[in-house]
Amino acid sequence: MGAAAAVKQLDGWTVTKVRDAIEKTFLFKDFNQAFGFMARVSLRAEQLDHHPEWFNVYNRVEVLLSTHDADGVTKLDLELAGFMDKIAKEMDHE
Ligand code: H2B
Repeated sequence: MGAAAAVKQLDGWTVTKVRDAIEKTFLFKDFNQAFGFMARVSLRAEQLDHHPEWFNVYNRVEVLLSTHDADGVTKLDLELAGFMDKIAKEMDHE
């Protein structure tokens, strides 16, 4: 699966310019909400053995997903992205 096909199935994710990957920026109410999101996602990432590249400042979490082994986007990225969307909805986010 390519990044273009993946983002069609997701909400608010875009194709990364420099690599075959997908990305999204999540905004939360504060650091507590942002870090709670990251804590919950990290447990799922361990279960899937599939880990996000992400960057956090206060209430903002910028996420990039790709499958290094495949040098692109696979159903594992789609799965983790869908999980992140679900968790973000449950948190206090904008
Ligand atoms: N995460 C992501 N996003 N892509 C990978 O290809 C990947 C990973 N590979 N987490 C896993 C770990 C691999 O490095 C280990 C050795 O299973």
